[in-house]
Amino acid sequence: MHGRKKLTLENFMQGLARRNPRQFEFHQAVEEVAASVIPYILQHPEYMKARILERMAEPDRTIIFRVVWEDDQGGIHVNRGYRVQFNNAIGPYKGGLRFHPTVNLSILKFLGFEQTFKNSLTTLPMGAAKGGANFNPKGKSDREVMRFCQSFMTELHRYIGPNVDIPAGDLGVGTREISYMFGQYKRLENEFTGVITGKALEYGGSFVRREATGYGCAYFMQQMLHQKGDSVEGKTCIVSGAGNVAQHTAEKLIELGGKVIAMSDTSGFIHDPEGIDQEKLNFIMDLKNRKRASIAEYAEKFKSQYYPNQKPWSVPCDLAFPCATQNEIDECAAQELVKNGCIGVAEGANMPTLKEGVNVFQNARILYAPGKASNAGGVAVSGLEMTQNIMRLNWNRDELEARLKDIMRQIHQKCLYYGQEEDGRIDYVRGANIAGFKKVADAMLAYGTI
Ligand code: NDP
Ligand code: 2IT
Repeated sequence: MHGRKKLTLENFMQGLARRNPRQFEFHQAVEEVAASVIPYILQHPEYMKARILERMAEPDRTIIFRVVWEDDQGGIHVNRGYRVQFNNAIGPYKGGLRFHPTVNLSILKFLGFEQTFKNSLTTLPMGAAKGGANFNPKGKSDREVMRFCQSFMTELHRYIGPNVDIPAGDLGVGTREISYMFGQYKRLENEFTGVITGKALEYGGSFVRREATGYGCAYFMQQMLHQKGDSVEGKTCIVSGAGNVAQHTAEKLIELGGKVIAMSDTSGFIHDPEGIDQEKLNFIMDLKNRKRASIAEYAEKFKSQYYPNQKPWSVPCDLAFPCATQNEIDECAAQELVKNGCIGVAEGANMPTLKEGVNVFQNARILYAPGKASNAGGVAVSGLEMTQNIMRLNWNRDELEARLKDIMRQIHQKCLYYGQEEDGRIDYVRGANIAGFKKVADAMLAYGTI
């Protein structure tokens, strides 16, 4: 076939690494998908002939721009802004914006690639994108954050739109940042549309969007356990992170009868063997969302243990929910979790487990849900926010929670369909990857060579 090398994982990854040098997070994300999907493609030559996987691993376009802003003392700062529009085969580009000092093209391409499969799994018509900037909102005043967001949107607005590309939040981008960016877009375009999701309720936001990623993650674990005749009730849980996803994962776990005994942030983790109840969680929410302080204050307030500069994975638990950032569970951490009796892991973050860690979970035959399945609730409710904006109406909280729950159930079903092993075990990685791939691939095939 025109001198083309045989499609093997090794050949495919060699080509990808050559075309995208040093983008290690991107390589990692693609390899995980390719390992599941290549055997499937080999059974479906139409995908191979059309080079669908190669096309999916190449973003439609990448926009990189300068963001200049002024701090409160009048000092000038220059950051780099990005939007990677990955794939719009099944709907307009959709995905979050990340503001974090580590943001670079590799990180955003890994996130945008993951988003392709995740958005496909949600059952909603959404393509994939990711963007952000190497800007650190920590320690900045509200007005500095506002000036940054306005400057960022002054450039980004040319490339997005309610039928083109709809950004949302991610690490470092919450309601405050979304609001500044939406306000600036509205001012520049002189139109009120659902161009960004995660808005506050007063101006086009949706009930349950704020909670959706975390609630969805807890629901996904509930589904996995239910499949085995078990439940969250009475299980000890560890949740890493203390941001949007972690807070709402913990909240739903508590509601489902789980006992959350550890949470973390960039400063370290807290261990509260009594369990973090809703009242204690409210304290964490106020601490992180309003005071923007360290989780260490929890330990002072509730007289529990605080471990600075450590991750929580050594605490024995039944269920683990990595909800902070990528690559936070390595092989050792995974071994520790399994050794201590952990029976299930659902990822709230994107790619929090290294490949070696995933192997440990799979070899130990414990339940393991990759983020593209278990954290898809956030973007799913973003999709529902878009629908409500287009219809110019608001569904109520119960309606949205029911829809979120049903979408998570459907994602779980798709994983079962493609991930069932002969011995009865469910490979959620393979299931999510193939189900996510198939919908996008079929759309791309239908369009012909574009
Ligand atoms: P937030 O910024 O709200 O919270 C992130 C939390 O993780 C904070 O508590 C932060 O600590 C902690 N954290 C960040 N980096 C590290 C690190 N290197 N080591 C230890 N702790 C760290 O972000 P989100 O909750 O929105 O996002 C968390 C993860 O979930 C990301 O991987 C994101 O891509 C993913 N995700 C988010 C969705 C959403 O809807 N928001 C949807 C799907 C996935 P500190 O408080 O000290 O900064
Ligand atoms: O990783 C993700 O799915 C998100 N950060 C949410 C994206 C969105 O468009 O709501």
